[in-house]
Order: sequence, then C-alpha cells, then structure tokens
Amino acid sequence: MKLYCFAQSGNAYKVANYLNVAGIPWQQEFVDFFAGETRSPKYLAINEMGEVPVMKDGDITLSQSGVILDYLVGKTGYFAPAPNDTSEVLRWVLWDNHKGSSQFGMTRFINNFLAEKHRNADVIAFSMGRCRAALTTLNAHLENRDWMVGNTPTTADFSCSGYLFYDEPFGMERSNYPHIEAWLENIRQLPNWKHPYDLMQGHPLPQN
Ligand SMILES: N[C@@H](CCC(=O)N[C@@H](CS)C(=O)NCC(=O)O)C(=O)O
Repeated sequence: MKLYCFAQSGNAYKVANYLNVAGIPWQQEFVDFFAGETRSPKYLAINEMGEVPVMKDGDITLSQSGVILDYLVGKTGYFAPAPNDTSEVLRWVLWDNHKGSSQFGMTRFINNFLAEKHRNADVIAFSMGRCRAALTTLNAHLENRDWMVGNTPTTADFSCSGYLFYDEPFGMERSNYPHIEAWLENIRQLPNWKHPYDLMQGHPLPQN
C-alpha cells in the first residue's frame, strides 16, 4: 500500500495515522507540494483533483481522505464502527471535510506557509472565525465522550483530528477547547501513534 503524502498535510495525516496505528504496512511517496508538484501534469495524471492524499493499493487508486479511510476499514476491518454507527461516522467525516479540516488547513496555510506579502488580515480574521466556530462544535460534541462516535475509535476520529496535532497557529486557543484536548490525548495514547512531523516526510521545510 502506497500513500502519496507530505508532512504538513493534515489530510494525508488522517490516512497515515490510521495505517500506522492499525499496524498496516505502508510506504510513502513524498509529494513536493510546496514546489507545486500537485499541479504538475504528472501528478494530475495520478489525481485529477490535484490533491494529496492519494492511496494506491494494487490496481486501485483512490483520493479523498474520507474515501480512503472508508476503503481501508472495508478492507481490513480496523476501527470499523458498530453497524448502527456507520452513518454517524460518515456524518462527521463529511462535516470535517466541509467545516473542519478545510478551514483548519487553509487558515494554517495562510498564517504560516504563504509568503507574508500575500497574507491578507481580513481573510485571516474571517477564516479564523470559521475555525473557531468549527472548534466550538467539535468541543461541544466531545463533552462526556472519549471518541467521536460510539465507544471506540473510528475513522471519524482520524478524520476530525487530522489538523489538530500540529502546533502552528490557526485560531485554536487550546485552553478554550478542553474536550478537544482530552480527546486528542486519547488518540495520542493509541499504539504506535506518531506526530505528523515524525510520520511523514518533508519537515522541516527548506529555508529560502
Ligand atoms: N477533501 C480532501 C482535501 C485534500 C486537500 O485539500 N489536500 C491538500 C493538501 S492538505 C492539497 O493537496 N492541496 C493541493 C492544492 O490545493 O493545490 C481530502 O480529504 O483528501
């Protein structure tokens, strides 16, 4: 199993973290996102969406972290939800892709990786507001729960937490979200858990 990824990608980390914690053997194919590789014709031939992650498993090529996670659960059974919880897991993965990780990833990118001359204070303020709204939703959901859905970890946990282990600022005043912090610690305690920068290649970024 091969995962196209890079260290700063929380979307790729969702899959890398799942594979590592499940103990499924996998290889990584480093994608040089910061050099524009995801927009190259060669990469677009692998994924027309121009995004990381991509997973190749034999003849199967998949993109979209939520789809890859769903495929892996179907194939391996690791972190499968109880049958009655399948739709609830999907509901949170979709929420994450729209309201969670898409906001966290973009805001973190603008704040930390975009050249300073291109940063726009109004855009940053707006997107930080979106992040805080999503974090408030997540924090409320996690009150009195160890995991996103049911009583065991599922792909909803891997998906929703993808960006939340990174330390670069993107609007998360961590002390404001104690239930998120407790839940992240539950995930850190899973066997073989690794921080994204210790799991995927490409950190630290080369200095200009
Ligand atoms: N919903 C997608 C999001 C993937 C995504 O946005 N990946 C980013 C890296 S974290 C990317 O490759 N962006 C390339 C670009 O926007 O040019 C998923 O969950 O896989």
